[in-house]
Amino acid sequence: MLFSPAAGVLALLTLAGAVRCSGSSAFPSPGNASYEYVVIGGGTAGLAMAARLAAAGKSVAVVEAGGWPTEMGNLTTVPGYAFSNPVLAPVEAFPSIPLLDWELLSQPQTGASNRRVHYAAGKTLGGTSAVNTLAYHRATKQTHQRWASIAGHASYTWDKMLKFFVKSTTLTPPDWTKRASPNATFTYDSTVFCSSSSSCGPLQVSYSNWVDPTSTWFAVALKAIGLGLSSVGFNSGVLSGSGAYTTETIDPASATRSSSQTSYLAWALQNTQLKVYNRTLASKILFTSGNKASGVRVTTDGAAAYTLTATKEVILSAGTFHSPQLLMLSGIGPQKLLTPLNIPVVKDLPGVGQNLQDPIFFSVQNGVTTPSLASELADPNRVAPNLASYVNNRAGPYSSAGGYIAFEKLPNSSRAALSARTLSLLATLPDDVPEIEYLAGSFAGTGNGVTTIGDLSAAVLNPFSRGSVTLASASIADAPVIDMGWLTDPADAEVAVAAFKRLRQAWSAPALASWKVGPEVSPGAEAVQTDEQMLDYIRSNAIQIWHASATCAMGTDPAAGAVVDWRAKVFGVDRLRVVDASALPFALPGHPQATIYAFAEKIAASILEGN
Ligand SMILES: Cc1cc2nc3c(=O)[nH]c(=O)nc-3n(C[C@H](O)[C@H](O)[C@H](O)COP(=O)(O)OP(=O)(O)OC[C@H]3O[C@@H](n4cnc5c(N)ncnc54)[C@H](O)[C@@H]3O)c2cc1C
Ligand SMILES: *[C@@H]1O[C@H](CO)[C@@H](O)[C@H](O)[C@H]1NC(C)=O
Ligand SMILES: *[C@@H]1O[C@H](CO)[C@@H](O)[C@H](O)[C@H]1NC(C)=O
Ligand SMILES: *[C@@H]1O[C@H](CO)[C@@H](O)[C@H](O)[C@H]1NC(C)=O
Ligand SMILES: *[C@@H]1O[C@H](CO)[C@@H](O)[C@H](O)[C@H]1NC(C)=O
Ligand SMILES: CC(=O)N[C@H]1CO[C@H](CO)[C@@H](O)[C@@H]1O
Repeated sequence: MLFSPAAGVLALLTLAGAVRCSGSSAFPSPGNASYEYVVIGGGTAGLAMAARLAAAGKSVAVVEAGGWPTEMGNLTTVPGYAFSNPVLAPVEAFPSIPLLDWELLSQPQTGASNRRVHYAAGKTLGGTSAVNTLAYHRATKQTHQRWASIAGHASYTWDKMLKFFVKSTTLTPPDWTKRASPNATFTYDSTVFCSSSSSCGPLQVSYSNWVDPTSTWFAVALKAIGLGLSSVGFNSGVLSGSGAYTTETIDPASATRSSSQTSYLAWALQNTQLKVYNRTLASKILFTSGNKASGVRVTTDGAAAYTLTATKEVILSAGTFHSPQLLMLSGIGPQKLLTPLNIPVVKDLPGVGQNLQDPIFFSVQNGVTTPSLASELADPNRVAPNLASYVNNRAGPYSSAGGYIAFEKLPNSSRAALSARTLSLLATLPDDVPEIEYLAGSFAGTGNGVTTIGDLSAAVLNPFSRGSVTLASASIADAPVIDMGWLTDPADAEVAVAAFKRLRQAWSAPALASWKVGPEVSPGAEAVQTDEQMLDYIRSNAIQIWHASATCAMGTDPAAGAVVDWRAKVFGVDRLRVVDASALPFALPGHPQATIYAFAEKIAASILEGN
């Protein structure tokens, strides 16, 4: 049974502990203040945490370095702009968008042609949920079993976590009239979303109000290599072996992005006493004797520093790159890295900033005859009708963020080429965990019958390569030093080459003959033939799929690299938790935001239960 978003919002209103008094401000002026909970980072996890704690009547402050995403006009709100947002440029010479982005630049990637790449990270309320590409789906059942084993706690199993996925979201069914594409219908599983208005959450999950015609052909291509359309979609704990039009974090009422800011924060500002310090940078977590976190040192708009005291806990939700940075700046991390920088060691915790896992992806491209999201947005003749459709009807390309994806474990025919070492590493992953994700994409065409450059990508989902986040200095003014470690483990290179061959298999499906135009555009059938040439191409062209995680990994043994325990509490100190992508124990298969919201819901509930 399905419920309208409006019903969900009503339910949330009844959850509110206290309605905000008129006259009270959610935006305190800079200066010392005291709260029960101080959340560092008003991003994906941070705003979900803060909203839930504030809804229960706790006194809560959120510290966010950025401002509001609407300072960039409609760039973050219009779904059709998600893929053309210049913040996504993964190159050394990237455009500066300081109102939205931390402007992080990686170390040269020794396994990837020594390239330095820009790694986008949202610096705004909403964090990276304000700049991501909106795909919403969950991990697999055995991924959660694996998480439970590593965390040493059964509360991470699928059955136990499902209620938090449900609690964070409201699903709206596809609008088949607006989608208007009879060859792109599907069935899905509504039982894994809220089933009564009181169980719905603020994050809006829906399907694009437009179907990218090019993606319908990629569905055909992927079916030809064994990945037919799923009958339930990707929210029920099964990924491998099929494809699906993804659910997306789009509010269907307005056809705009649903981020942690437009969902959790907007609601909390209306209904709770939550205090928001925007444009406020946290520089250090403070400790009292006995290694108890007592507050956070911050500055607003670069003015004089002040202290936000936390009488109960500090929650660190600054993301994969900045959470380990702040821990280390505060004296929690590998002693051998802190001591040379003259940072007094509060707790020698060797795993902080280590264990970074960053899936990469790469593509094979060919000209095709169908229009696509990219061709529609690039064609000046299409702007007026598409804008009219968006403004008048919340439909058309601007309402869409694309979204056909598929998952698999490499078939036996591909595994034959893998080394014994690679096969044994892959065998450590549970049976239902996919190794590869395929993503349908597009670029504007070149004319002469080439309406679109079709782009089919493969992502290597479970990297065995490890990267790190370290410090350049003892100051928050210096960006964290980021090495993703791309393709430094030979297993990842082997899996990537096998995936590349699968891309070509999909492209060569006979059923695509009437759709393809001309020869392979990139990398080119002549230029790249041998395994060695494929790997060279991948090393020179692969980029991040933007899912770096696990730099403050959850686990049971700090000596073995664990940073937080199953309650997300940092080992060796008190009153400090890390709740964000950094605390994930390993790279999740596919896109992580659904799980990050659910994780925040879980830890918020745990705090409210006194754990
Ligand atoms: C370009 C891109 C596309 C993506 N696409 C998808 C997708 O389609 N689907 C999906 O599931 N996932 C996607 N992801 C990944 C997903 O969005 C992120 O993993 C997730 O949003 C991270 O959430 P978080 O809470 O860990 O961090 P964030 O949401 O990044 O939040 C961290 C917050 O902390 C703030 N902060 C950091 N340091 C400080 C400080 N010192 N003081 C104060 N504030 C600070 C930041 O400004 C930010 O607001 C994408 C990511 C990117 C970059
Ligand atoms: C703010 O708190 C700090 C201690 O955290 C203290 O040193 C400082 O004097 C306080 N400032 C004011 C203006 O009270
Ligand atoms: C976004 O804003 C720009 C600048 O105001 C405007 O030209 C454009 O039409 C808007 N796009 C949509 C889809 O509304
Ligand atoms: C599906 O329908 C759309 C819209 O009519 C069309 O452009 C596209 O080519 C069709 N896809 C396939 C695989 O036939
Ligand atoms: C792949 O190989 C394994 C091990 O040899 C075998 O158990 C399995 O049935 C094979 N799968 C397929 C789809 O042939
Ligand atoms: C310091 C700062 O810029 N604070 C702003 C936070 O957001 C609110 C609402 O937009 C503003 O009123 C504050 O000025």
